[in-house]
Amino acid sequence: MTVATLYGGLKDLTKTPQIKNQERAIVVGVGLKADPLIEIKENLLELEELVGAAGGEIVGSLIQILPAWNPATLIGTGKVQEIADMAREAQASVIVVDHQLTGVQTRNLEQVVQARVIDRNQLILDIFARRAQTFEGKLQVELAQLLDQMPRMVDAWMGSLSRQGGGIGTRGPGETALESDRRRIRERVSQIKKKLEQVRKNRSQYRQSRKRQEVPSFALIGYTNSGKSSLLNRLTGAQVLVKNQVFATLDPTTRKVFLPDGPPAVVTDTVGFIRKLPTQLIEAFKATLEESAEADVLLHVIDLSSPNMLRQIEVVENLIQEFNWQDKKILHIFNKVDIASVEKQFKVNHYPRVFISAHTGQGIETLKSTLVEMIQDLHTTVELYFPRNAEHKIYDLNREAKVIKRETATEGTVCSAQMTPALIAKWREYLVK
Ligand SMILES: Nc1nc2c(ncn2[C@@H]2O[C@H](COP(=O)(O)OP(=O)(O)OP(=O)(O)O)[C@@H](O)[C@H]2O)c(=O)[nH]1
Ligand SMILES: [Mg+2]
Repeated sequence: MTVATLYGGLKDLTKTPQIKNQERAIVVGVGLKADPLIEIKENLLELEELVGAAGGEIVGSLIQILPAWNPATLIGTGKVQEIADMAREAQASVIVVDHQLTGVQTRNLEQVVQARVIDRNQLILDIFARRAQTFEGKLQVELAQLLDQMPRMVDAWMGSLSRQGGGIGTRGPGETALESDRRRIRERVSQIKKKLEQVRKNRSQYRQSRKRQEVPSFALIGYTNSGKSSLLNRLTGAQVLVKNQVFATLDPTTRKVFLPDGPPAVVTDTVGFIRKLPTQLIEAFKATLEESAEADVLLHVIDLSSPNMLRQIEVVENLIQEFNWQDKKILHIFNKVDIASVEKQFKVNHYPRVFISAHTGQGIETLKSTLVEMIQDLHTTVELYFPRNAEHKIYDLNREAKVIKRETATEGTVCSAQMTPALIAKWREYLVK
């Protein structure tokens, strides 16, 4: 037996799509008895959207609720047979399971259903692989795929060992091949990490220079398809791709925004969030998300028209906790008011907030003035004293901060200026206590 048949082999991950265009797919929703049925169903609907986004066509869908996971096949054997029958009748060539599968489970399922079996993580990674445009985006996806693949490989290989009557500790002919594949993956992983580190450094230098110029920054975050890119376009005149599709955006885009009576600011659009975001993706996208992490204010864009709005908010809020952003200023932007019922606005109690439509432009002026207020909140008014020999510094001060008052005092000048904590620290030698 060759190594490839033992554990599936090391595929060229970034070039082999999990789902081909228009491929016929069956989706399988799964849950434990304790899980609320509505959630399992919503997750399954989302999975169907994801399959669509990957180019597949849904030809069947079923749900199984279990008392406990089956380690060999995840779901019960009766259900597996049902899927096999359905796949044959509907001529489906790929089965997508709404749960993470181990390498062994995938193998076992594939043997019975006679079709390819992939899980939610692989599907999401697949979509990301299709969307990645930039050098950085591609590297991030490749890294996530490799990290996802490694345990599956080992697991599938272990599984085939035990089937042959061997066990952990038995050295077979495949093991050295497995080892060399793992080494290749590890080498590639560290190579990618190094490159990403470089990208991250460049980005952070750029951010630093922006910080020095004290440009306030906003980051659009939110569930996928909530309208972040549409809003970026509306606010900044950018022409970022907008699509009624999950994960239309992958790479971050930063644009200048001009606010009435406010300083110039920047807005960053980034990848959207989703339930059960693969952890490898979170890891891989750290650099992208760092842009949001460094923003002064987070703009949480919410699709007011979605029937799953509350749960989507919850997913994003959980991720905010996970990324440790909970202490940041957050503005809740309820988007798509043009297609949401008015009553829905009364159902939400998230503050501070604004209601808008990125499409019609409704509420955009209110949003802009709220943004200005939020920037002003970042600043405190302080007094500075410049003795005569340092008065030329006022010229720099004027460029870096909003000077609201300037008075001649004994032997110098006193200024009042609005400043962020970073600026206050920089100018501390002139601060009046
Ligand atoms: N009716 C209506 N549709 C909107 C509005 N804003 C965005 N959309 C639509 O919602 C869909 C998603 O919009 P995007 O701007 O791509 O959403 P996104 O949050 O950037 O999505 P991802 O990049 O996939 O995370 C598109 O079909 C938009 O046309 C709005 O105010 N009203
Ligand atoms: Mg987008």
